[in-house]
Amino acid sequence: MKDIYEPGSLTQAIDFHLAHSVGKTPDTASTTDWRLALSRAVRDKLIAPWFEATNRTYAKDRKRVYYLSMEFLLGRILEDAVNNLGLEDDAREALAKHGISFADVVNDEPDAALGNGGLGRLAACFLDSLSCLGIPAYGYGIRYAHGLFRQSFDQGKQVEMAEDWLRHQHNWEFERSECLYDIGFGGEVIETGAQAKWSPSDIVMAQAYDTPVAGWQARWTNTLRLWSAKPKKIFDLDPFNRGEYMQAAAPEVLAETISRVLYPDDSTETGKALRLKQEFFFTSASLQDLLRRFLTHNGDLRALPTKVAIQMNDTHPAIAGPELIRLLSDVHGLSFDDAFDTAQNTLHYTNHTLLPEALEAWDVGLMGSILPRHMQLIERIDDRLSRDVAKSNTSAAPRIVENDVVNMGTLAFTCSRRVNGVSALHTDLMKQTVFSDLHKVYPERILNQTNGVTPRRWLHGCNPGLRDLLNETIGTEWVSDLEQLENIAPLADDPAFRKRFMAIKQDNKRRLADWVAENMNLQISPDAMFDIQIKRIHEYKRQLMNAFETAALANAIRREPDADWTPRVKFFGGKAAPAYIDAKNIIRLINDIAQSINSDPVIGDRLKVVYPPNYNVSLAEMLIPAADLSEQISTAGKEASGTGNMKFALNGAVTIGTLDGANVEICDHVGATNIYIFGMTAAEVHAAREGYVMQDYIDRSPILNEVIEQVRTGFYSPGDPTRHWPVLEKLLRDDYFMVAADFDAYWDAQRRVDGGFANKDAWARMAVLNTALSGWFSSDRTIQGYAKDIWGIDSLAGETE
Ligand code: NBG
Repeated sequence: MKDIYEPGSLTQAIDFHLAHSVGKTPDTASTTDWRLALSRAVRDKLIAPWFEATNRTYAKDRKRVYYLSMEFLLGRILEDAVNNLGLEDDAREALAKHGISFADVVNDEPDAALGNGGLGRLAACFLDSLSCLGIPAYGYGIRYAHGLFRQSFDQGKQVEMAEDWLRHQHNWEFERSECLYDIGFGGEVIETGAQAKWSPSDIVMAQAYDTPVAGWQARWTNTLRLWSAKPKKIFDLDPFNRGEYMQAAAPEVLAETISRVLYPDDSTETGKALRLKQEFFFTSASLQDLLRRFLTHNGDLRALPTKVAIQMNDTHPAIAGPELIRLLSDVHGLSFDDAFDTAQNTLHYTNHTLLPEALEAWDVGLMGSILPRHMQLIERIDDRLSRDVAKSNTSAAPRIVENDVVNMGTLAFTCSRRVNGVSALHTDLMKQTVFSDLHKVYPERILNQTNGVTPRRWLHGCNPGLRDLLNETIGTEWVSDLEQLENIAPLADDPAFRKRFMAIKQDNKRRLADWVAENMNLQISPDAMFDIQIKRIHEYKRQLMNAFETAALANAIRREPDADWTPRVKFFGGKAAPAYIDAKNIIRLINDIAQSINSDPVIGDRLKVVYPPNYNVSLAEMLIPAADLSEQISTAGKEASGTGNMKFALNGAVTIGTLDGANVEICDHVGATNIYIFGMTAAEVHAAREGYVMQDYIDRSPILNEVIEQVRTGFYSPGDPTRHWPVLEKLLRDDYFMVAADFDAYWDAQRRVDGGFANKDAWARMAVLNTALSGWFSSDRTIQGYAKDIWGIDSLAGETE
């Protein structure tokens, strides 16, 4: 299929859509109208490559990857699509003809925030890389009506508001009103002989919405298919005719609840049942859909693993094990053993965290009432596991169902051919801790795939200055072959190149400073060091340690204002899950510390603290290119990988961090002299846990002690001295993440950073080398690893007909 417009005719396409899709004339069109028109015009350009990719996959009956994920944190779509299609200049020009700014138009787009953090953003980077590499793939997830909540601050306290990205037309997707699957819940199982028949008591329908995902230069285009819940029975006319309008609408409301909101956590009981339903809803729809597609070309379902690889992104889709077995056996007639073997050879599982509270476990009672047939199958899968345990001659005895709880990690592991961690350290820890028993039974199953990030969004898109410098210096191939950045490494010693590199950083900082002035009513100097910690607020990520260090630095400045300080602006960004009270208390403390420091004339420009509300992908795209220092300071052993750490390094920020997650590998790549590593290692944290007495560390650290005393006596909450006691109480009761133990090492490392930044040449050299040597952290490299070691699948891009 050919493009419907002449090459270079984006103007014509935008004008067409402004009239015919949006229904406006140029003189009445708002920024949003122009955005919708441009989006339509760009989407049109995706159609030909999209059809071609689909046709080629069908024609060759190629193996496909299905990436099942509760979250896809896409961010804005328009600018990324424009970049991937190489239409930036055309779009800019076309809009300029009408006096419209391209930047205003792309910034008008709300983020598609269908995710919480790293796991969801990783899924979005993977979609981009799968298309860039020409690997036939579908992303499968949920089309939440409301994505992650919008955050604002009221006197420093987090306030959550519903997000509504679908309020304006969302015109990237195609509604597939014919693509519907029944999803059952509850009811009973009737067994006759070896046959089981599940009769659910409730049925909702899953309807597909497809978004084309174009790869770099539209070499290949895959599909993101998101499911929306619809009622089986649209509407009850009888109650309506009686005037009972609420009751008439009840079935619709109930069904649609399933895809209404993205869960930021699941700490309430009712929330739990709904969350389990969401998980089953999208997993079942996706499996039914991919089986239908397989059966259009193939008869024998036992051949499924030759054509299909399913990746479970964490345990959220872990019900895929029993559900695939159910579909293969109860619906398509395979024996249980054949169904199990087929499912197990098709499914793969990625673990993203070892934190015990984040490992999903469902009550047997709850699982049995919502998914009675699956509960039976889980028991049978558990028997298979027991048999394998017996055969393995180990003393390990892992079980899926234990103490009336279904352990979803164990279930996912048992039903998978390959299980992977997301950084070298995390994979080792998986083997040693949470999955040590399963690892003994299945020693070949666990492997590592260190995370990566897409260079299209996280360098080419978000940092145009650096992009241009790189293009001019080493050509443009780096965009799809990121390790070519190494070619700039020798230029770290070239003063002229360093100067240009740092001038770009300075521009990015100035732009951010302007934004802060405009949006937060605070003046900051782009000459200061921009020190940034952006991520979900969580105790293990230790924003609290950073806040304490900030307060301690302010104390030191107040004592000796005329000493030779390296001016700093500390940025914090991130949301706390609404029910995570301890994290919300930390947010309030950071805001109070910021308020106190920013209004202190003695401190002045030596230190400022900025906490912009509603951190999201778009804000990250502005903050990261402007960073000098990247804060990656989690308690070693707790951050599975991190991906923000990679984005910062790629954009020439130097890291201060612990030897945790992918920091270890970043250190290996950029070199120990170009990163500030401090604190305990994972093994040391483990060893220190026994007999840990926080007070001993505080007693030994006058700097930390002073800050804690200030917090206790209300220095940061004048008029409300006990406000921050809950933070201290929690910490003093159980400093599980060892803030006190690492504090002094962190303080010392920060003072080394001060000295480092003061030496402009040496710092610039480090910054250049961070960009030059972090090309390995491209998600293209990660996806190539999955394709080879896990999926057994080749690229189709560039292959001749
Ligand atoms: C997160 C980890 C991060 C990791 C991302 C992507 C979850 C459950 N885990 O360290 O905390 O980078 O996953 O792998 O969101």
